[in-house]
Amino acid sequence: MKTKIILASALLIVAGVINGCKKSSTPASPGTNEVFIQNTAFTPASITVPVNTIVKWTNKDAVTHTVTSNATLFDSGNLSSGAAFSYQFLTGGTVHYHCNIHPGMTGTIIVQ
Ligand SMILES: [Cu+2]
Repeated sequence: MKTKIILASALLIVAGVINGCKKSSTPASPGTNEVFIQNTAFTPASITVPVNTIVKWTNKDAVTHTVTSNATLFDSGNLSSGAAFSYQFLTGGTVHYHCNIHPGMTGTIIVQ
């Protein structure tokens, strides 16, 4: 009797761990200070961050993109599927950026 209860508890713990892994491995939406490159668009297209924030872009598409500021502040170069790029914004202001491969892709970081 005691053995059965222990076995059932162990199974529940294993099931919980498997579920936890599934949830954390494929986040559906970007976290704070994070931009997803998804469906040939930057999501969110505009974010507001404090000075000194590191913003991270991750390419969720199957095709290559770039994260390139309109002024010459930063340029990720080619980001293949799954690749990420980070940049720290050290001064306040509004920074517009785009993808060099798909000129219709644009985004904005507002640094305060
Ligand atoms: Cu692109």
